[in-house]
Amino acid sequence: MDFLNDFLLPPAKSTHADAVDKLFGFVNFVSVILIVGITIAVLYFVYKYYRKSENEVTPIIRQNVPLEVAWTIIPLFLVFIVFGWGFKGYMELTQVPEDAYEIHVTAQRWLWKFEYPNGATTTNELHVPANRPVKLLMQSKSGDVIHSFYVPDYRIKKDVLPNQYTQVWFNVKEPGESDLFCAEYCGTGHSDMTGTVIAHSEDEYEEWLADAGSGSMKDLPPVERGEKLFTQNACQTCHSLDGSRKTGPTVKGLFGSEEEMESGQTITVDENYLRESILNPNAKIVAGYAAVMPSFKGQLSDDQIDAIIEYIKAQK
Ligand code: HEC
Ligand SMILES: [Cu+2]
Repeated sequence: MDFLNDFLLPPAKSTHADAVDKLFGFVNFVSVILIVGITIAVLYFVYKYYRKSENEVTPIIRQNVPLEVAWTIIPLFLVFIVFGWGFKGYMELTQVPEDAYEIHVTAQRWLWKFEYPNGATTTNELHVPANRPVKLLMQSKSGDVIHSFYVPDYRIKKDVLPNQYTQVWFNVKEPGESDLFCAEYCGTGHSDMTGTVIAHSEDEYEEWLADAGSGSMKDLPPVERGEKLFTQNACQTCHSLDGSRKTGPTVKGLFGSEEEMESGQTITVDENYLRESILNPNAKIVAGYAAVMPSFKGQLSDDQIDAIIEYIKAQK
């Protein structure tokens, strides 16, 4: 059975995953036994009871109590096993251990934001300690739509709603990386709403957290700080650095260029235009693009916006 699960399913990286896979294996096992058994019986009956001569008469059988009881009780019994087993697993999934490590998740069209106990934040990259229960307290940005937090390797999927918290927990067995997806169709950028969960060993995690939480970026020159902010805020999911078109225009050669807006107006890209594009993206829409960029008002400080602008200016 394990071999079949390895073949059918992504790697089982959380403790839930083992429990889910066992039940999945059991359901598959029973289904295979039934389908093989029924197919053999059908073929056998076809052979045994086909009409052998013109004057053969079909006997009339009204009922067979033992047989009918058997085919009612046996499936009922099987269904109860699956129900009891599934219910137990469901309770384990919903009851978060008291000592779980808590991380806050905010979903918005079309990115994931994570906030750690020390105030550090990341976008589209969730860092967690391995071998320890981790609880995610999740919500969509107010006014946004429903998303769904889905990590196949951990066998967890939970809807993320505006104006209401949902939570989910997991315990990752070993350090490593797993894919994160949004599993609720949420508009144009839905397929870009992906990320990575990175599980660190205990020590490595403490180190990462201390580093992410301290303003260690303050020491970097603005262009390098801008580069980090650009990836941390997932700008690159919509803006390429190499001139190719993604959901948004490339930032390569952007600064100083002449651009046509949806309104027909032509503008020259300068610092003020870049600043406005980040804080109030819908003020001017670039011709040929949809108005899907989220506003970063209240999420980036003036200082951080300066750094990002310097970084964009450096993409010649
Ligand atoms: C969900 C996709 C998405 C994300 C994430 C995103 N943008 Fe945009 N951005 C767009 C789209 C689409 C446009 C073009 C439409 C418009 O003008 O609003 C745009 C326009 C821009 C423009 C104007 C470009 C031009 O050619 O005039 C700038 C500058 C910009 N974004 C910067 C950023 C920065 C910096 C970030 C990260 C902090 C970011 N964007 C994150 C989608 C995105
Ligand atoms: Cu989504």
